[in-house]
Amino acid sequence: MKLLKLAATVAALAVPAFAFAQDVKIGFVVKQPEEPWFQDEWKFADIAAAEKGFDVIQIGAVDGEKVMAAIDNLGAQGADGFIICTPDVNLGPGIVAKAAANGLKLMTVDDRLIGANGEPIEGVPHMGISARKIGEDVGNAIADAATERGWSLDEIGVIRVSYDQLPTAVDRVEGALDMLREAGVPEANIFDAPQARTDTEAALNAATIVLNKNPDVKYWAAVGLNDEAVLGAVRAAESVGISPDHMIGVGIGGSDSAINEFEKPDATGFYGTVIISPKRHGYETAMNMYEWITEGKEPDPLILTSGALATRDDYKEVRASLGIE
Ligand code: FCA
Repeated sequence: MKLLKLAATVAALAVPAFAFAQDVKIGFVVKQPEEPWFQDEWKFADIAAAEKGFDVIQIGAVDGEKVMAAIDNLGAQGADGFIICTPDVNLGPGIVAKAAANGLKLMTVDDRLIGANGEPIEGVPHMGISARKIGEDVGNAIADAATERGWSLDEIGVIRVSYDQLPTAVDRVEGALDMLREAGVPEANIFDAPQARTDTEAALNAATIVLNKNPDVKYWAAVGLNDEAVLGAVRAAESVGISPDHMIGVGIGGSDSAINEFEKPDATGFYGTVIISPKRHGYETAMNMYEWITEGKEPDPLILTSGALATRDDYKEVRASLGIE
């Protein structure tokens, strides 16, 4: 079977016979397969696979049970390693053990595994975003936009769409809030809206409660761990009749959720997003795993990627400059 496949690929692509890439199988497991960010990561992992001639096995695993089954499944399929964004970082020790039991190399992307001692598992190579810095960019963008609109910072209520069980989410929102506090937003104007899951619907539900409880706030802003979180708050504001020019939401991501919003004919309360790179997180992690498998070259233990602010006015150029158009 494998020999046939090898022969066919060599014939079709004229791959040199010493490159046994077609035997390499790499799993790419994500926690939320319907989220555009993760589809983009998969897309870029596929580009790496096509370039080198290895196989990427895409698996969506929304809970711990599915993660464990996915790892066994990869082992049974003869995979060599996998990259994962886990639905729960506290599964860390279990994921490490399962990977080892199946003889699979392991890297994480986006969300870093936590060990039994509550600290990140440093032995597993990880690519994440510079969460704190990117959050600060969000906060500064909101403060600038508010000032431009002539709002006084102490008249703004900020919806903190939160998912505090995920450390990168805390770093992102706290980075944003610290910049807003510095700019003059009083602590009492910051309203926590804990979401049950990291999607738009859960954020909408959480933000609606905050808005209904605080009908006297004049202007609103929203922060959260990703575009979906902020979009939920923006949708909630619309549903209680707050006009787009009274809401400044700035997300993190820049995939289709944000792009669709920017492409609407009229501006919404979704003012901007800090675009992060699914290319680096998908293509580069897949390449790193491939080189680890084929050359024994271990990936960097920790890479934190940067982001770039974009609004509906300049998102096309920003995307192009990041090579993700
Ligand atoms: C986390 C979020 C995703 C994305 C990623 C980089 O996994 O849930 O939406 O922002 O980090």
